[in-house]
Amino acid sequence: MKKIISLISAIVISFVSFTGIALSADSKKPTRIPVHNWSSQIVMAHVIGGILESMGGNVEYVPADSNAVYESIRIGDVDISHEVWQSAFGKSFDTARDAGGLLDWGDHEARTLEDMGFPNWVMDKGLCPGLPNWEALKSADCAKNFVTPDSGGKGRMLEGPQSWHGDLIPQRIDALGLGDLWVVKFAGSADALWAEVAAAEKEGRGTIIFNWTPNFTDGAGFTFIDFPPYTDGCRPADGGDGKCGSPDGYLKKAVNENWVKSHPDAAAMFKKLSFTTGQIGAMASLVDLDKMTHEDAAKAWLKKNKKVWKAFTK
Ligand code: TMO
Repeated sequence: MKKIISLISAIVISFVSFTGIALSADSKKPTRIPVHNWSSQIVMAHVIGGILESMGGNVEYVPADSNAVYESIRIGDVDISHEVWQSAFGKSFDTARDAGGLLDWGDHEARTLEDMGFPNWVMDKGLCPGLPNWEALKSADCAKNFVTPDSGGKGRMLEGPQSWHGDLIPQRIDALGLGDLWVVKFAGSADALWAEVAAAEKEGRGTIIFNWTPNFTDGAGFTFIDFPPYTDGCRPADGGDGKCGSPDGYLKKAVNENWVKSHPDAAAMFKKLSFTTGQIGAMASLVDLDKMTHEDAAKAWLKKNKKVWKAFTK
């Protein structure tokens, strides 16, 4: 009897330790994924959360400022970032990486552009001849078609929330000598940008807003303004005169270095994870065009794209 019990316990012990190693080496501590204030980022947070849960991991969603988050990852308050947009966040990312604790975890296949632009009907209606060349904005006849009650008689441009780029766009408008004709206002949310486009179309006035790609507007007739090309160091924050547009940018991933050690399987998956312009645009469209919640959009995306994300887990 004693023999049988010890044999059974030996089998149980080896089975548990065997499966323990085979199933996952990752800590059960939740991976803390930041949630910011634009649709693709929030949907992708839940897409990644769903993938991690399918691997047996736990997840926590943490609302976070989209520039301060890199310092939070560096010191270990947040574990990963899945949408590091070069134009808006490259500098905050570089600062945290250089200080140690935050690792560059590779780029998505998608390239990015984040800049001011307009719905194509602005051009079709002849509201600012010469667009998308920025020099069209030097015309008072153009600017007058973009006046709003709060713009002091100047043409109004609507920038996104100030947490994304600070004074980058107002500085640029002044640096390019457009400050007498144009004023930059900040939207409180991404939704306020889309509402502005709808309002302007209804009122028959021109509109210039901040937008980006990949986004749900990729297929919907939106044109970015051609500003003087971006060069390294051209921005005031980097010592330049600010007379430049935004870069043809990366879309990067970042991680806390201790999370890589505590969650090696999740870290290997996240290193492989890479989305295309079309895939990221679709994540945003499910929310901004189809009006799904971010959570439901992520579930729908995961269901429809199993082959895509399962490849990251192998
Ligand atoms: C960072 N963003 C996508 C809003 O430009």
